Amino acid sequence: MKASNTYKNYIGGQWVESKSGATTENRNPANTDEVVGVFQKSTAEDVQAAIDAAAEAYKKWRLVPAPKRGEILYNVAARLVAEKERCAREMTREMGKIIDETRGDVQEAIDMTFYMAGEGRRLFGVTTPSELANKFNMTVRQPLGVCSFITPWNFPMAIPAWKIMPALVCGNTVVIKPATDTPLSVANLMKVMEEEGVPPGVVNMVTGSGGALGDSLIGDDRVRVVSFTGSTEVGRKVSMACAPKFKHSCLEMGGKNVQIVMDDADLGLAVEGALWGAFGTTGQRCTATSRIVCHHDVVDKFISMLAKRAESLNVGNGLEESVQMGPCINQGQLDTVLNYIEIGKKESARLVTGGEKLTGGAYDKGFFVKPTIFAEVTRDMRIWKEEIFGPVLSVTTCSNLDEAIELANDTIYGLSASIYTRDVNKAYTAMRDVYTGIFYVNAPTIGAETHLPFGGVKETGNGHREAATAALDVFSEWKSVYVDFSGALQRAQIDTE
Ligand code: UN1
Repeated sequence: MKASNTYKNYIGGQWVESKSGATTENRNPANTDEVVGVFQKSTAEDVQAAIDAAAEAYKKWRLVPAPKRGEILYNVAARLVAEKERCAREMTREMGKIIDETRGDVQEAIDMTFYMAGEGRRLFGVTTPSELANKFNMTVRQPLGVCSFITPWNFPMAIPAWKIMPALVCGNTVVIKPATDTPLSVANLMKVMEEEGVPPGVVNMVTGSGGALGDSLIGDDRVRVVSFTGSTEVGRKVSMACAPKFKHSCLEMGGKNVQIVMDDADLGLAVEGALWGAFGTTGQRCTATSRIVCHHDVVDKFISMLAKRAESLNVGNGLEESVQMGPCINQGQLDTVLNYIEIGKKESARLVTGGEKLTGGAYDKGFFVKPTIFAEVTRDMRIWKEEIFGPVLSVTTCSNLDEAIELANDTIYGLSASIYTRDVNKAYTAMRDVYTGIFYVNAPTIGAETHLPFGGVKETGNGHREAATAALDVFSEWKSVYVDFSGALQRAQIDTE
């Protein structure tokens, strides 16, 4: 896997260097003096080798009985349980989020892997009566072939697991290109899979940039499924690259998630929800709370309670258990966040708290920014409309539920939303009328569970879902099977009338 802290690609069951001979450093965003690992700067040729391996392995893997495939996944999950703390610590070093959250990230990978291991004994189709006598009808799932995955840095092990495990249990093989900022977590996952009996070539990892490798990951005719999590801008390109050959593309993209706070809400609860939703994972979740729509009767109280809590957050190196918020992932993301803060100020939103980089001492070695809240945000402002992917929250007001729902839906995105209210009628109305893929009542916009479908509407997704059995629909296609045991030619009903 590595010499000192140099990590190789994983192709056909071997740890191999890139043909380029070039590498890149992966540094800790909380302390850029610390090199977490050195990774291969791969080329199209490396991707080709990985697809060759995956295509070859597919011939046998698709025929391994699904319960057996599930059993291997079960062993992977059990091993991840044993490796959880080490993987979490390494993830905090490469990604910056706090240790409790990286434990959660590994746990999410574990949950998904156990869940999909169980699917090995289900993968249910249906049997259904035939319109003809002595004929039997059923549906079975069939795998598609090689799947290419382009995964993000914010959930460095969970999201790769969301994609890999359902793909494998259905009988596909995989080439994954982890985010350039977080290859170590995927290398850790590969190592566990190698050691727990996933056969050579069934999963392959190639590290490097999406810009350099994207075309070859998607373009090869043998790749039948592409699953991508990242920006809407890149997702659109992935979708277009998949279109000529009608490859399945499963896209999880941008969000501008909203929390509604009604005047009858438990304000303390709504404040804690907003704090966790907006500043958990430094606001770097697709599901992060980016907008608050608060009833004007309670907005002043809500903002002052929330600002107080935001100011009390301990920001720092996520390996220290007392730290509550880590750094941004890299310089580029920090610059984006600071740029949006400037935009918010210029647009005349009211900066309530935060709004600047944290400096001095250890802060100077990382990409730290203060939790930031803007109030009096209006719907024409860029901070209201655009995904920031950082700890910046925009608050606006409403005077009733209809207006709250209208504002909630005022976005090109549709991943997650929530409402805080004690009125069951309001909760159900919002649940029905806020147009998103995920909805919460009296809970933050983050915190999806692995056995429910995950994904969004509008420009957040392209109609597919990850997680739950919905993921199986991405990684398999239905085959309808008719077995005629009459011994005679029976024409279908439509052909006999
Ligand atoms: C993401 O936001 O990129 O729902 C994934 C959640 C997590 C997964 C988030 N279970 O917050």
